[in-house]
Amino acid sequence: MSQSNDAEPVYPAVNYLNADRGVWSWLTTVDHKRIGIMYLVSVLLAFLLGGIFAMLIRIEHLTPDPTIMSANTYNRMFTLHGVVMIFMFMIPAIPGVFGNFCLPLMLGAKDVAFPRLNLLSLYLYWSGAALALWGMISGGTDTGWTFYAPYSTTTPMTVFPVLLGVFVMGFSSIATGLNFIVTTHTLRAPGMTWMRVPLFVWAIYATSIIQVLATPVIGLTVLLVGIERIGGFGLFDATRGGDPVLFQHMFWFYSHPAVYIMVLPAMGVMSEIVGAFARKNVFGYKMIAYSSLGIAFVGFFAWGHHMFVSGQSVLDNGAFASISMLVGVFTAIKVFNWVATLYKGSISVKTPMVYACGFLFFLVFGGMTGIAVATVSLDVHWHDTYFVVAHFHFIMVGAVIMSFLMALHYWFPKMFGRMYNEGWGMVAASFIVLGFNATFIPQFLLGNAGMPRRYYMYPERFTALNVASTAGSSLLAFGFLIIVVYMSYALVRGPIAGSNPWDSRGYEWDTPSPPPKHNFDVTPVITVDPHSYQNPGEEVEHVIV
Ligand code: HEM
Ligand SMILES: [Cu+2]
Repeated sequence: MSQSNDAEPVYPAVNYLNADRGVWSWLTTVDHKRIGIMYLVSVLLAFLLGGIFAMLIRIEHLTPDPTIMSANTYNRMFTLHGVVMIFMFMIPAIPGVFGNFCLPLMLGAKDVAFPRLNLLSLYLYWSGAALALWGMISGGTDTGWTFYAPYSTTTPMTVFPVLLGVFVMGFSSIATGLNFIVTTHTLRAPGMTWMRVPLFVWAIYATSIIQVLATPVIGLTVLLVGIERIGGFGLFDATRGGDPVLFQHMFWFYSHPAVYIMVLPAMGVMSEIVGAFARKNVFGYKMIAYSSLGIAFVGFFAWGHHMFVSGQSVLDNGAFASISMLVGVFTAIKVFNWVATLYKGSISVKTPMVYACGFLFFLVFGGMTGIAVATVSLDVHWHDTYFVVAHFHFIMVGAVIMSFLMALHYWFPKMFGRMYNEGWGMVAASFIVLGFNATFIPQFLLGNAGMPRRYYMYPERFTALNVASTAGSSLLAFGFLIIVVYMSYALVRGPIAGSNPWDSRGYEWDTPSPPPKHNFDVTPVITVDPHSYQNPGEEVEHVIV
């Protein structure tokens, strides 16, 4: 059903990129593909900004004493880094860019269910981001991305605009989630039963459920902190009958599920890519699809693992720890199925596949250390140390960024109709995987040795590991620089990709690259299961189980 490699790849003269011209046509577009591209530009800018802050933090830690900034600036720097990376990059990254671009194509639809709402989501994201940035730059926020009360309600720094910014970006996230849920329910092409929905769509669907259900809670939480700063009602103040731990409950009730808003789409990308680059049917389609829903569900009941040392009862600690382990089980189901897909596959080692291997490694290590910090007795030691920083960076920078890059390299030819240079792709991937390990493995060791997170200075004996981590981060930054260079070149001069350069069986490859404005000339009719790589007549190697 999918087209195979065109003999002579063609670049369609009229496509979604040039069908309408001028900046205004972009700013007022309701085309999901153009909205995806605008998200791409936006999240890349956010990533650049957050990355600059990260490098400044790493440079500050080159020496135990003050290096390049004051203590106050340091507090503002890690807040800026956290808020920009989490709310402006990680959360919108894969759903905003690849969800928007690919979901309707994968479903055989012309667009999302509510195209105007989709554009509104982008404007809400821009407005929220602008508000938050303005707040952080004009006055400076020093609360950390977690806004813990009572500090956030009492610090003299500017916090309100940032809270409002997070609130507004939350609406963007909710609207996008709602749009994707309705699209998946109502706009599937004829023949696409639920068991023929591509795995990336399943992952985005599960993510959307979390976005719609959990995001209102963070909205209300930040709003309460804002109201508290203005009115001083004592909601989170123990001396006036309030409860600072209440803040933590509300914050983590969103923010734990939010980590799955980041990682589930990343898992979805992986599920698309393993089959395509191993030339095998994805093993355990149903298990992968349902485990996304399982993670989404269980993820709602694990938040208390962030509060093991907050005075929570032993019973609660035990319950939250056990539930956290369950998330590990669902994740392991996916990992085993991906590995089973790769097993005996005819693997082509292309750039997306290299990132897929990196993704597996970082996800497993990040997940295992997650299980470790979810073990109460161990977490008492590790809580608020660099160990936790390394744990979540392994997942968020390691796994999610691997997946973002995997998606970018896999769908780049579909988005822009051109190919990038494979050799440079490999070089950059090597720098990134190496640099990433060099940055964060020392942080595990630092945390275990007792270095607290968010401290401005540290004892002499932690210097070597901090220098190693900073050196690693410069490798990482260099890797990203290489990508910027060869991708920019590819955009203008890259060889024409053709509709399906990977000979993938994903439905999104059944249309020219770049696709026409209306996606498909004829509405596709889906007659085969997704991710099927056996040839006609060939015995089915892995049926859908
Ligand atoms: C799969 C994606 C995951 C992501 C994106 C993620 C992300 C995070 C983040 C952002 C934090 C720290 C937040 C902060 O205090 O600033 C964190 C801490 C934690 N994570 Fe994960 N995590 C993931 C997986 C897991 C898993 C699978 C488990 C357990 C089974 C887990 C258990 C924990 C625990 C217990 C903490 C708190 C540690 C402490 O503060 O002492 N995580 N994670
Ligand atoms: Cu958590």
